[in-house]
Amino acid sequence: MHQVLKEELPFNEYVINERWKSRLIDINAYKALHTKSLEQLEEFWASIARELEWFKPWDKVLDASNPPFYKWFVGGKLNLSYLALDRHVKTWRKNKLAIEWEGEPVDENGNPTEQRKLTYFDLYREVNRAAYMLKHNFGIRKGDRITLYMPMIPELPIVMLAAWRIGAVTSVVFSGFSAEALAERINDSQSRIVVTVDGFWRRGKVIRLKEIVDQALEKVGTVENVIVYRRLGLKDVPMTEGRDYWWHKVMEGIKANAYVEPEPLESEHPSFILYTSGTTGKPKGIVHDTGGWAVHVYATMKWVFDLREEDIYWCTADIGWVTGHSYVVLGPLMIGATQVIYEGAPDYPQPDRWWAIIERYGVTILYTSPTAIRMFMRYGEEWPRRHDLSTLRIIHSVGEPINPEAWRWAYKVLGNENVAMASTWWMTETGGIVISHTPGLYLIPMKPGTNGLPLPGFDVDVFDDNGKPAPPGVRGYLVIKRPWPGMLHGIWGDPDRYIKTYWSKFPGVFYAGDYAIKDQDGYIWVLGRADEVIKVAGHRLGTYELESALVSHPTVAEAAVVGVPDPIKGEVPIAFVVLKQGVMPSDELRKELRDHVRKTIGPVAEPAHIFFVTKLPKTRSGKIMRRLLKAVATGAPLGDTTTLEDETSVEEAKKAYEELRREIARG
Ligand code: 6R9
Repeated sequence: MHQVLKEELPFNEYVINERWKSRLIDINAYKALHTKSLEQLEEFWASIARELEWFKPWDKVLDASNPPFYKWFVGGKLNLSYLALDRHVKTWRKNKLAIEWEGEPVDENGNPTEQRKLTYFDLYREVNRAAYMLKHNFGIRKGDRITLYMPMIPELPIVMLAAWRIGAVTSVVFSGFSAEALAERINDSQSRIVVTVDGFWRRGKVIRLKEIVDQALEKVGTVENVIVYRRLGLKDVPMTEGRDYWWHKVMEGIKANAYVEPEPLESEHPSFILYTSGTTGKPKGIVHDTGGWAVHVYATMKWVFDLREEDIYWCTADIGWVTGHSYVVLGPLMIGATQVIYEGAPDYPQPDRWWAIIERYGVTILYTSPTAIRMFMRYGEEWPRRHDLSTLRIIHSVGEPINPEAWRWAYKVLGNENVAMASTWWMTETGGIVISHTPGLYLIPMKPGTNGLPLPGFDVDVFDDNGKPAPPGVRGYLVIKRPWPGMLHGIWGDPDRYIKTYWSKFPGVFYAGDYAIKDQDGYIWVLGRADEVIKVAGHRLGTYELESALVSHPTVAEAAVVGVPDPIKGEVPIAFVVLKQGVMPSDELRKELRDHVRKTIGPVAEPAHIFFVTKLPKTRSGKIMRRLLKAVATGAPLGDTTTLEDETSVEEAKKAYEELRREIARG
């Protein structure tokens, strides 16, 4: 196993500042609290669950009789839409702002031309009407799946909450995904309806979303209706008679005070499916429950984000990713926060758009990604310096490791060295944050680039190859040793894959698929994926999906894709392609293949480079040795090549890569 040198990471750089001094706690005292939470795990989580309102209390906190099919708060009944809305409209929060929304377009002075403000009561009204529409106009019942393919507009959280109000299961598909990716997800979830928009703005361009839905539906059999929200008022939107309905037309028939009783749902009732990439096979539909997820998200909102009534919270993640599910839709609303939602690109029309937004709304808590921070670092300090960012008191990142440099830059330039800042580790499968600093609870000293200590109630460790805890400073695999409330409840329609992917590498223990190091203080440093998942700007992509996309092109015989480090996006995919006999490699074909991947999966998936080779490095049993291609591309030592079938394949890849390097050097 690779021994990471202590000098590579700032294990001994302790950071604390004036504002947060009062929350400071000794590392050992924090660990003692953590140990105590694990000793009475069920009682610990029950005490948090009691802060929520249940229609019926649970009989059992954790049912572990059939691992790894754990159940949380068994017998309990609740409703997420009720927790996010009804509970607040019974109090003074009724007229508190829930959402400050800003569209992308700006006027000649750079000011936004579209803003919407929704109070908790406004949202409550809209969610009830949307629930009425789903239930009475479209016949959606408890347990039905609905696919949402929408941009960052208030109607996306509105329709999600409406679905959860009546017990429907949402499957949100990121609006940057292609028709093919959408069709695959609709098919797998067997959705009855799709909700979408005519179009939306992205970097000054109109994206015609409904047309992509129509392409997808050519390949799908289950969809009965499409509901189209008019976001832009585009002309010539194709509408299929009897199948497609305009949202606003249907709403005309629904009263402003329509009320739909929130369905008392079993704690284990599925609330959402979210598709994510793994090492092999098509994307997996990760399933989450209702009660466990709510408790996990609620606890972390308090501990990690320290939400107070006067805060203005902004999580920049798209709702199409798990971060948006937990920390845009459910978390802030459940806690009764005011949050900002922005439709467009971070650097449109200029690289200070985000800083203008922070200043405009007085954002106090920012949750963002390392990729964004690195991109803004490159644009330079002058852009944030033009705006007043002094309201910020917490800045967290998520999605990939944050390099110490980017951490220090954000801490200084955005946070004025007076914020709490963490790199919150979690994944689609965990449902909420697992490792982080907890300014809302007690704060241990920060270290640039670390994830910090596991949160109370989470039994996290770093294992070596033999399933034993790795010593401090040594790289191993990140695991979670005991069930936690927000945990996934399987893979949609594939229980075997669930067991195989997550619970088999180390029996009885959740395997996250990440490399990590524990330092001398017990702080965890997640280093990146241990499998073939690539994280491009925080978006998870599997090599299998990318390779399938390439092979679906008529000229391609075989393809191997690996992720290589990128200064801004963290990682980017590069592809080694074997062409079919008789096809000549050319720059045009290279471009065509890149476009093809874009169209098949979506813009995030486009390979940064395509190399034409005549063979791929394979083992004698025919497995592609991506590890070797990665080593070639990063200049790392090749390591063990004894299982390689044909040595010349690596030489060829090396040559192709060298050529590119020379080309780049030449400009
Ligand atoms: C929330 C989310 C999960 C994978 C995960 C890991 C990486 C996420 C991280 C991080 C280092 C952090 N990851 N947060 N790595 N530090 N703070 O990103 O979910 O899209 O499912 O990805 O992302 O590799 O395994 P998801």
